[in-house]
Amino acid sequence: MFSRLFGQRKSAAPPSTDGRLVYAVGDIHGRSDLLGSLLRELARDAEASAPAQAPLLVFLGDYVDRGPGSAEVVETILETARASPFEVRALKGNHEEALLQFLDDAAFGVTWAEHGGSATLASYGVQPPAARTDLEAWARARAEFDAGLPAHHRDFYSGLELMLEVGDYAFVHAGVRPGVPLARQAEKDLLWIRGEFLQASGPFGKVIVHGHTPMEAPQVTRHRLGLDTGAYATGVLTAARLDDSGQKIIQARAARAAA
Ligand SMILES: [Mn+2]
Repeated sequence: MFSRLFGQRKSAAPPSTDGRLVYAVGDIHGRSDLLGSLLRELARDAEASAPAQAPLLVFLGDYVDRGPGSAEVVETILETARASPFEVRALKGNHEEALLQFLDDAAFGVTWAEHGGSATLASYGVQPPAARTDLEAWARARAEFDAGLPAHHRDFYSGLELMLEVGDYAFVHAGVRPGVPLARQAEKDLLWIRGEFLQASGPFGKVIVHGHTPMEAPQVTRHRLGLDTGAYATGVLTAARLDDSGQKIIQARAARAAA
């Protein structure tokens, strides 16, 4: 566990959070172990900061798939929303979109399994098909998943937000399409965009805080903060602490990367 401080800008005031203390958490992908560590660290930081208003805790999406603890991650987020000092807001990632698509269409399991969906099913106690292209087995897995999915988890997946704006910041899963006003961004871009956003220098209307594309280190530039450090594979889960005085990166690290 370590924190790294990014100094305030010399040329201009840092972006505003409208007086709010805000934490944003990057892609978790079933790493409930790292999420637990990170949330303890954020709670300590928030307590030490003694904000006037409840601190905002924004999850940037991709809670499920790949790692072993998808259901546990969602349970932890819901528990944190129920009983913690934080006001919790959760954004939709493309992996939550995939989960919802599978609930609608069993045949989509063939595609979902290529992106880690089998681990999500297993975390809910559903045995994924032994043969990835066995459509009858996928139909059975879908029915079992649908029947066993706790109602509060179903509500969580179907109630996820696409974008959250706080002061000078906009929080999204993947990014935004350059040149398109924030209010007119397409859901597909907010959930999926990579190169056209990452290669653009901005500005994007607000400072974009996002995940989705894993990087070795958090990407902190004037116009965007990329917080996906590939927790599933690297064992490093990244958050940003934002307030009117500046930006700080806070990370949880596993003793070793996932096997
Ligand atoms: Mn993603």
